[in-house]
This record gives sequence, C-alpha cells and structure tokens, in this order.
Amino acid sequence: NFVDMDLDAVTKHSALHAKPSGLILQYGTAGFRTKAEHLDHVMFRMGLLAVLRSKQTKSTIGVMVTASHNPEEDNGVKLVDPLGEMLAPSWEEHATCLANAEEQDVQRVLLDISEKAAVDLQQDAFVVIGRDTRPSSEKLSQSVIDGITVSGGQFHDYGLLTTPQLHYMVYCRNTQGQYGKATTEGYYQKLSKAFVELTKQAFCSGDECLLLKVDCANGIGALKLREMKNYFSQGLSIQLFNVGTTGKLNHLCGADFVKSHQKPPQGIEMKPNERCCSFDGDADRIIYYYYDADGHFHLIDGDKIATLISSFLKELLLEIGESLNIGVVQTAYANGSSTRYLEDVMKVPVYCTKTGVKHLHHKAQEFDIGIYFEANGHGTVLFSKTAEMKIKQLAEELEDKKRKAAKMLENIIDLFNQAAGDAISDMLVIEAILALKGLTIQQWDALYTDLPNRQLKVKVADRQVISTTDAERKAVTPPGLQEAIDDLVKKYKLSRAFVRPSGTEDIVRVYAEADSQESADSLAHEVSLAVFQLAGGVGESPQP
Ligand code: G16
Repeated sequence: NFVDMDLDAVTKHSALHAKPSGLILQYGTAGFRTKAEHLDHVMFRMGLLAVLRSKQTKSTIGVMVTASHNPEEDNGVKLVDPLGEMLAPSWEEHATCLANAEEQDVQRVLLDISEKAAVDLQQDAFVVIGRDTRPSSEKLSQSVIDGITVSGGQFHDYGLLTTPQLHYMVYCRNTQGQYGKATTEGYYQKLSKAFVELTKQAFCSGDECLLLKVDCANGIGALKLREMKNYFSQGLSIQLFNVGTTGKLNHLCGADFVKSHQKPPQGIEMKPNERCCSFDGDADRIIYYYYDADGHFHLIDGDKIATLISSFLKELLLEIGESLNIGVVQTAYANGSSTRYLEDVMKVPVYCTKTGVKHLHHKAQEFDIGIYFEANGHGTVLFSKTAEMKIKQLAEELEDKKRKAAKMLENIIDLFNQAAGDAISDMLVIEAILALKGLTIQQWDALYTDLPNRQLKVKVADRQVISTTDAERKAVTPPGLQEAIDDLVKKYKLSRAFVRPSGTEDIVRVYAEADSQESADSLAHEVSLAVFQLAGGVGESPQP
C-alpha cells in the first residue's frame, strides 16, 4: 500500500537531482563521500531513504551532511539511526542500491527496499538534518530536504552542527528528552553542568592548568566552541585557532593532519609544555599534543586518550568497590605499546575491530563500560543501562569518599556523548580528568612510549582489489600481497604492518610500526611499493 508516497512526484523531483551517468558510490566507513559536485542525487535519495527508515523504525532519523576529515572540496552524507548510532548494516546496503540506481529504476528500488524491510508506508516520518561548514553543504542539505518533503516526510533542519551534536539530537528525540534536550542549548547545558560538577574538586586550579589551545581545523568546532565557552567559563579557559576566517577546512591543520603527519598544525602558537589539541572538520575527533622544553613534538593520540580514561574509570570503580566489567575496543591502527600497556599493566581486556566507529561502538555495547577509541582520536565511552542504574543508586547510598567517587562516575556518564565519538565532549572529559588527578600533559604522555609508526596513502586504479581479514590486519587479495608484507615485516624489529582500502577516500592506507622511526618509515615505504606493484598503483610510484 503506497498511498502515502506520491511516487510520480518522487520521480519528477528525482530527475531534478540527476545521477551523473556511470557514477557508482558505496556507503563506506562513514556514509557516502566524494567530490561535492557529484553528490546532489545522493543527497536527494538519502532524503527519501531517511523517510523510509523513519517509517520503518517509527522514530526520528538523522541525516548529516559532512565529509569530516576530507578536503574542503569533498562532501558526504550519513544517516543516523534512532539511538543516535550509525545506520544499521542492512540499510547501508539499501543506501548503496538507491544511490546507484539509474533514474528509471529509482521507483522500483524504493519499492524493493520498502518490501524487503517491511516498511509501513502509512506511518509518519520525521527526519532531522545537520551540516558542516563546507561551502557545498548548504545546497546539498537542501537536496536532502527535497527528498524528505517529496516523499511525505516532516523535518527539522538544525543547520550548522557538529556531527556528534546531530547524533545527540536524534538520541534525545527518540528517548522523549530522557537523554537530554534536543537543542544546541540543551547539549551545552548537559555537558557543561556535568563538567562543572565534576571539576569542583579539582586539585589543579592555576591559570596554567586551565589553559587549553584548540585547533578547530577551520571547521564547525570553532563556531560551536564559541557558543559553548560561556557555559563552562569558570572551569576551563580555551583559546581557539584555525577558526575558519582565513584558512581552508582541514588544510594543514586539524586532527587528521596532526595525527598522520605527526607534526603540529599551522596557525597555532605553541609554547613549550602548553597543552594543545586539534579537532577535525566536523568535530568528532580529537588529538592532543605539546612541545617539550627541548623543542620535541609529542603526539597524544586516541590510544593514549583511551588509556587515561580507562585508568580513571578503573580507579573510581575500585573506590566504590564495584566490579563492573570494562572492555577497551581498538582497531589495527592502535599502537602496539598501547595494547600492551592496557593488557599487561592495567589488566583490562582489549578487543580489535575493523576501522569505523560503527564497528567499535557495536563491540563496546557488550560491556558494562565499553571504552572505544580509534588511534585517530575518534571515540567515546558507553555505559550499559545496568551500569548507569547501579552507579546512580550507589551515588545515593554510599557515604564519604565512596559517595564522591560514585557522584563523579554519575557526572562522567553525562559528560560523555554516548551516541557518538565527540571532540567537545571528549575534550571536557580529558580536561576534567587531568585537573582532578593533577596531571600535566607530560605526565599523561609518560604512561607509555609509543612504538614509532608511519601511515602512508597509495593511489591505485581500484582500491576494492584489496580485501582483508582478521580485523583488517591481513590482506586476502590481491594474491601475493600478504606474503610480500610478511617478508618485509621480518626485516625489522618489533615490527608490524598492514594495508586496507580507505572507506572515505579513494586511496589505500598503509600502516607500519617498528623499533625506530627510521625502520617504521622504511617499512611503510616498502609496503607501499608492494601495494603499488601488486594492487594496480597509478601515477608516480611511492617515493621514500
Ligand atoms: C571516518 C570514520 C572513522 C574512520 C575514518 C577513516 O572518520 O568515522 O571511524 O577511522 O573515517 O576511515 P578510512 O580509513 O576508512 O578512510 P571521519 O572523522 O572522517 O568521519
């Protein structure tokens, strides 16, 4: 029964958002991503799909227009499921089918999806939309809205938002405000209240401890941090750089640049031992760093963030005498030293999933407290309903020091964005922990020493010729590639390397670590050459 969807109108509007012929796109690591000029039809169709998903789940669905860490010329779109999570895998397939359908097939694909997913088309549909600051984002989000309205859905356009804020809005709306108020003000209030409560007992309160320099990647983070600043003015003072007035988004700055180049962003003034951090283009990742007194640059990535948070949470649990089960989830990019430290020193179980927060998030849901971070700084902590209730109860029942610890846990639950990794929320958690423990950035950094590592990108004709297994740590195809990598790895001490096709950029990623920077660089280079030769490299062959 398709009474509630005017398929002729859909077809007519679809023609106004024509698909470039021959273009095939995949719903990748974080939705569709490519050059912005190729995305108009995808946006319109994702508007249609969000309506179907909303009808099927009888819930509000989110659509975020962003390409996060990608260059400014790119754009992208992803759907957000009812509890603020990434879209379910079966619907990723529907999204890919719909995005790639030829014009005359759009109606049929819509009907197919409705049938396969048992969508009740008479249901109401409600979709919320957010977008980042890319020049192309506003027009593309209008195409999403066109798709929503022509298929009979209702919507609320939040306009400029960080990606995690949109995840938060969806979660709030589908829990009838239980998770929080579905407005930016509600988000600021929830987080800042938790932050202020948490840091009341902070040991460190000198000016130096409170100052944090933030590189906003010339993106949305700058706007939102400016709005939010007033809410936590007593607890933390932040100075913003790369706020988007002159520089290009993610260009020579931002979390992805700092992590992959292992150097500071341009446009930030750093004094020795000053605490600095970088957001990425849509503020869902955060990386910390500093210069030591000898002028050496130190990077504190997602692995070390996970370690700081895990040790703090473990201490609080010990204090209240509760043995909730904790798990840490990482990917193949996690530095070997971090995994060893978490397992051997901290005695917490560590799990490895494929790249993409959707995989880590899913695994983290198996624990009372699931801590997940990708090395690139994308992550958060999830608390199960049981854990949350237990902690709330203990915060009422316990006394003195134990009560204080339970209260801290209660606030930390509120401070984490449990719908998605969130640079703003993670920054506040980290700042709170450092202040409460009286830790300097150097002391945090000294928890363990990273194994030297290098990441490279290789251009190939078709990156899908590379397939992987074992959470992306082994290549299955093309033939001979894994054997080549194994032989190269044997040449270096404490070494490890893997390759995988990126799900957000048209490249193959290479990762290598070894006992020295020289070895890591050389291994990464040799593996790049093997990829270039065996997986159809294009252009110039990788240079050392
Ligand atoms: C996205 C995903 C991350 C992933 C990153 C790189 O980040 O959300 O989980 O690590 O892409 O993915 P790939 O190596 O497949 O290109 P973001 O910040 O760009 O949304």
